Amino acid sequence: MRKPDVAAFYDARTGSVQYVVSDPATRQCAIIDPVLDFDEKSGSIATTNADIILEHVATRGLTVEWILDTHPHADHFSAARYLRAKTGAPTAIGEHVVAVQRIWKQIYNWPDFPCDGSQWDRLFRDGEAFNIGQLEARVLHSPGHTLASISYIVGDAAFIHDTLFMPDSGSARADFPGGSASALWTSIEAILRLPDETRLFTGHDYRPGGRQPLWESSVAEQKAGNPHVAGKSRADFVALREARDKSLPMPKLILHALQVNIRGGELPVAEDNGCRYLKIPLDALPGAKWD
Ligand SMILES: N[C@@H](CCC(=O)N[C@@H](CS)C(=O)NCC(=O)O)C(=O)O
Ligand SMILES: [Fe+2]
Repeated sequence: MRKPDVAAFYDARTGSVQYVVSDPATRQCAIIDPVLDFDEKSGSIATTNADIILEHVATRGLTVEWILDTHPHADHFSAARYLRAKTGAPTAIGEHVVAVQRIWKQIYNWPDFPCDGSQWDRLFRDGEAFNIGQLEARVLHSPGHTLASISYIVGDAAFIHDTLFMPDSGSARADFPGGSASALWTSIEAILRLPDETRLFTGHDYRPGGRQPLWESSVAEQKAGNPHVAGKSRADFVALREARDKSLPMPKLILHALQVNIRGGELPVAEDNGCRYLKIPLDALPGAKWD
C-alpha cells in the first residue's frame, strides 16, 4: 500500500488540526479542514493558518489538487474558499451537507438559501473514491458528530476528524443539531474495522492536563487505550456520550461558524458600507448549558 506524506498544522486558538496529505511520487496534495482565523472580540478575520499551509505547499513544491472539509465545523470558519481563490483547487465535502444546510437554514431564517450543496465543487458519497496524485482516497460516511461528517482514507492514513480524538481524549460530542451518539458509535465501529496499523489523524486536540498537542494514533492504540471504546458496548458509549454532552457548553463560535461553513466557507456579502455582518439568532439552541 502506498504511504502518503502527512503534515499537520495545529491551531492552538481552536484546538483544530489541519492537514496536508500528499503523494510523494507526484507531489500532488489535498488540504484537509483548513481554518480561517476569526477573533470574535474584535470581529476580525485573518488568514494566518491558511497562509502557513500555502507556505508549506510552496516550499515543498506541492500542487494542491483538493481542498477538503470533513464536516461543517461548529468551532471555526473553514478556509476552503480562501484557499480555492489562492490555488484554483476544487472544494469538497460529504453529500449529506445538504441536510445540515436544511437545519441551519431554519435557524438563520434564510428562506432563499439553496440547500443543494452548490457551495462546493464536489459532494462525496459514502464509499466514493478519488485520487490525490496517484494515491487513491476513499470516503467513509461517519455521521454522529454531524449528519454530514465523512472520513477520508488515503493509503494507510485515515482522517477521522471529530469521531475519535486521541486515546486519552475519548470522542467528539454528538449533541449539535442533527447529531447522534448512536450514529457516532456506528461510525467509530467502522473506523476501528480498518487495519490495526492504520494511522488515524484526528480533527481536534484539547490537550488534557496541558500536555503537548497530539493528533496521530493507530486503530490498535484506540482499541486498547481509548476509554470511550475499550471494553464498551454501544449502550455504554451512548450513555457516557450523552451524559458528557449535557455538561458541555456550546462551542463559543457555533452560531458564527455555521452560517459561514454551510456556505462552504464563503463570508457574508458586504453591505453598502463595505462591512460584512454575521447574524446571531437568540434562543435558537434551547437547553444549551451555560459556562
Ligand atoms: N471549547 C471549545 C469546544 C469546541 C467543541 O465543542 N468541540 C467539539 C468538536 S467541533 C467537540 O467534540 N468537543 C468535545 C469536547 O469538548 O469534549 C470551543 O468553544 O470552541
Ligand atoms: Fe466538529
